[in-house]
Amino acid sequence: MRPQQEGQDPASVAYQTIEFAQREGIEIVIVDTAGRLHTKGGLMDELSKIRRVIEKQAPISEVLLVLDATTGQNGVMQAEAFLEHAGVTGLVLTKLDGSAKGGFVLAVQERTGIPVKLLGQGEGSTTSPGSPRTSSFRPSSAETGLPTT
Ligand SMILES: Nc1nc2c(ncn2[C@@H]2O[C@H](COP(=O)(O)OP(=O)(O)OP(=O)(O)O)[C@@H](O)[C@H]2O)c(=O)[nH]1
Ligand SMILES: [Mg+2]
Repeated sequence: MRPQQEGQDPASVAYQTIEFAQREGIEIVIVDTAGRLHTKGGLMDELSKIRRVIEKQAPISEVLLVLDATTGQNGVMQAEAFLEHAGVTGLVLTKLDGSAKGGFVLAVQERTGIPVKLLGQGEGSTTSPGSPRTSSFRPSSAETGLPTT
């Protein structure tokens, strides 16, 4: 689902999406929010509103926060702002194919107890012409929740 008009409230797009899914008998909805900055209060409030609106219609089973491994210690502050507004249940650490290893995520995990659930190790590749893009995501260690690299 996409916004029906430019500038539509993201929470209203989310609402319409869940409504559509329920009408059509679709069991799983993935909501991807874009361009959020932890320093922009308005955008963070929107995130809380999206969550509230969805919860009125259906249970939310997972909220993943995607963190870039190239981020420094400032990432802890970024993550905390999102945790406060979105009720995050899992972390995703991307760009582990580079030299950065996302050490700040360990600090986030230590403070919050939220596990790292997926690791991104590349931009994905096409296996053969016409085939769908394969993802280079993989689960992190199930036992510790820590990256296994
Ligand atoms: N090398 C590498 N590149 C990645 C990885 N994950 C994402 N990227 C690249 O990083 C860029 C940004 O990724 P997006 O998925 O657009 O980021 P986003 O968090 O959705 O950004 P917004 O929607 O603008 O908030 C793209 O060019 C991706 O291909 C990864 O694990 N490794
Ligand atoms: Mg995006």
